[in-house]
Amino acid sequence: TATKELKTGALDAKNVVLQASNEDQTLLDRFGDKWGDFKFAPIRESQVSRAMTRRYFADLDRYAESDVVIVGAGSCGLSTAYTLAKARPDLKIAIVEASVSPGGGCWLGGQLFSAMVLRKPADEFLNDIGVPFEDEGNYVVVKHAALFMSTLMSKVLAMPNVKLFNATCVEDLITRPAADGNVRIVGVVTNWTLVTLHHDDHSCMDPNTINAPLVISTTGHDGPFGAFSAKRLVSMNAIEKLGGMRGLDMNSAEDAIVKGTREVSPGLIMGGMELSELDGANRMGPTFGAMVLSGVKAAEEALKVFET
Ligand code: AHZ
Repeated sequence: TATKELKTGALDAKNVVLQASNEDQTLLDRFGDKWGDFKFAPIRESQVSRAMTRRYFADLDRYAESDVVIVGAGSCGLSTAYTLAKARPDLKIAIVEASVSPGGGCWLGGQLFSAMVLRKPADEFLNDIGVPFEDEGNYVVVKHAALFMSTLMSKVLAMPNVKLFNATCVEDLITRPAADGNVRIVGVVTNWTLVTLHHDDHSCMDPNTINAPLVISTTGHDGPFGAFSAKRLVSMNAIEKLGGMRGLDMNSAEDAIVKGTREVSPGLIMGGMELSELDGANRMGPTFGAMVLSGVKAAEEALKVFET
């Protein structure tokens, strides 16, 4: 029945099977010369609708109480998700990404150029996810940033304890009074991104929520959505003002971002370029080592929270 399938459906990793393919046969062997009789297995349109909606609503139900919410699926957010989900398969991790297409600013190495530079020791991360690179001494080069991003994304999306909600915007933080008189972040307020973009010209469209004891914000430097949590900390008076991102200095910027990745407010870890807006760090431009290692550090900071 529908209810039974809802409970045991795609969420149960044991039900997700990868059918063994016959390795002696290529796709061309299997399909070649058979196009004359070609026919897909039949389907009713409602089966397609239900296949999608049932799973999505089950995911909304399951992740309404998450262990961790990662805001932003750029290079830092996905590196965080990969490291944390691998270390703690028992944690339920929701990733909320405003764009339809996850990946943030990491589909090109810089400007319109394909190759992606990472300074050592970020090559350790590439080895872990299995992305090949050319070793140039102090730095390594991946032949296309999209090879890095698509590999990282495929690993994260395949993890049974991670759900990516894309085209979904975090438009506020859930707070509770903390013992020290400050506030603690205990979740996020979400909406479809298109709804968030239209709050000014449509009547009220209330949001949805995800409760989580820990939020990791990696929303990048300032932009239409960027630096979301950093800016919200100011507007909710949790901090006085932003440091503001400084000019480009690859050497100081990357170290500062990795070292600065931390719990910036109770319940809120911040990583990646969003930190440059909070702390007043330099930007690094098209070198990505700091983004992946900030992700590793954010995961380590999160582990500390769950260990205490
Ligand atoms: O869509 C944003 C992007 O994919 C997403 N995001 C931002 N605000 C959001 C919100 N809710 C949900 N309120 C939101 N999602 O966050 C992602 C940020 O990815 P990014 O690649 O911009 O940030 P990063 O810190 O992972 O990597 C930044 C890399 C650098 S360095 C640099 C420079 O020095 O100039 N420029 C870039 C892009």
